[in-house]
Amino acid sequence: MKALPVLAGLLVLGVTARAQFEPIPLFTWEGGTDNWIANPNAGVSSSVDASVNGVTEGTGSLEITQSAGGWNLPAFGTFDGGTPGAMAIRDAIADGIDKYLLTCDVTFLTSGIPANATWMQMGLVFNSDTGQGGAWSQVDKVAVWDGNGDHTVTARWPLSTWTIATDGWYQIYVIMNCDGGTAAPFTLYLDNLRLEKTGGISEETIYSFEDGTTQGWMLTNDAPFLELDAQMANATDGVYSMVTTFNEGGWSFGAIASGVSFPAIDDGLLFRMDLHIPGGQPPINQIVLAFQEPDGINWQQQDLWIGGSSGNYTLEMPYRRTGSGPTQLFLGRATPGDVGERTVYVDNIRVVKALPLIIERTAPFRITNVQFDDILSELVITWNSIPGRTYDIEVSLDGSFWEPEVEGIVADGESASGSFGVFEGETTFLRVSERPRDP
Ligand SMILES: [Ca+2]
Ligand SMILES: [Ca+2]
Repeated sequence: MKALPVLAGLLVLGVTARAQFEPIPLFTWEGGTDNWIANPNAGVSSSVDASVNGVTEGTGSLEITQSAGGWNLPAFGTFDGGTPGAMAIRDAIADGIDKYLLTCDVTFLTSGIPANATWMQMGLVFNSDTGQGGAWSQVDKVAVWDGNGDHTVTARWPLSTWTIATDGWYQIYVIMNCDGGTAAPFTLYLDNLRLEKTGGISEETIYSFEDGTTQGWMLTNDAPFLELDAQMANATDGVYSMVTTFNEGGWSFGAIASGVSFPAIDDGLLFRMDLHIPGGQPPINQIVLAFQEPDGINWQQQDLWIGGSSGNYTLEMPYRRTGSGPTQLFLGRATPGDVGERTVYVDNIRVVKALPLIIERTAPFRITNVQFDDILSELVITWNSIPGRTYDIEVSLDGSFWEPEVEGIVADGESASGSFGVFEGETTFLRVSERPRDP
C-alpha cells in the first residue's frame, strides 16, 4: 500500500478573468437589404442593394451608392419592436450603454470611387424615438478612406457617443461624402453592424497642462500660429490650459507635439480635446487635430466645425495605430480670411479606450480531484481554472515551508491538472496557486 498524500488548502490569488463575448449582430445583410432603403429625402439620388463585395461576415453585405459629392444621407435602415436589433439596443442600454461599442466593417473599393478622388468618408446617424429619449444623433467620420486602394475599415465607436432612445423605434442612417467631384457617383459596402460588449469606456488624460507648461507642444517652424503657452484660464481640467493665437488664413497646422509616447495611445479608440473659443474676435471656421505615426502608414485627422461661434467644444477624433513607435500630434485651424488674431484655449487632451471585459469566475477556485497513478507513480491534481491563466503547484513537508513542484501550467479550459512523481509512502502537503491576470 502506498500512503495517500495529505492535502493542504490552497491559495486564491485572483477571482477574475478576461472573457470573450460574442458580438451582438444588428445588421448582417444575409437576407438581402435587411430593411435598408435608399433615402427618398436625400438631396441626391442614391441606391441600396444586397452585395457580395466587402463581405466580412456570412455571404452578403450592403452596397450603398450616392450619385454626387457633398455630405448626404443616401440610405437608412429601420428597426423596432421585437426585432433582434431593437432588442439588442434596448438590452445594451439597460445593461449600461458605456459598456458597448458600435462596430461596423466598411469596405471601400477603388472601382466604386471616382478616379480623381483622394478621400471618402462615412458616418452613422442614430435617429430614434424622441418620446423615449432619442434624438437625431450624428457621428460624421466613422470610417475614412484616404486614397489607400481597396480597403476595409473596422470602425469601433462607443455606443454612448450617440443619443439613443431606450425604447420605441430606431433608424440608422449612413452619411457620406467624397471629394471626387460633384457629379461622380461613389459606393461603399457595409457588413456586420454589431454591438461589442467591453468592460466599459475610460478616458485617460495625456495633456492637462497642469505643470504650467505646454508639455512639449511647440510652434512649428513655418507656424502661422503666433503664440503657444500655458495659462491659468479657461481650463476644463484643473486650472491651466494651453492657449494659442493665430492669424487669418485657410487650413494650416501650427503646433506640434513630437515623440509622443503614452501607453494609453497604443490601445485607445479616440482622442478627445476640449476647446474654448472666446467671443469678440474674428471668426474661426474649424479647429483640426491630426495624428501621425512616423513608423506607421497613417496620417489621421479630424476637424471640428466652429462656424464662427464662440463657447466650449470637444473635438473627438478616432484613430487606429498602424505603427508602434512614438507618435506626433498636430493642431491646426481654418479661418474665413478676415484679418485679425484669434485665440483658442485647448485643454484635457485625452485618450478614450474600451476596457477589457472582466467577468467573475464561474466555479470557485479549488482542487477538485487528487489521484495517484499507479503505473507512473504520479500524483495527478485537478482544479477549477480560468482558460488562459497560469498555475503553479507547490509542495511542503510541514505545511509552512513551500517549494515549487510544477510551474507554469497554462489552463486551456475551466479545469486544469498537473502531475508529479511521488515515492511510495511519501506524505506531502500541496497547494495550487493562480498567477495574477496580465494588466
Ligand atoms: Ca454579412
Ligand atoms: Ca488643464
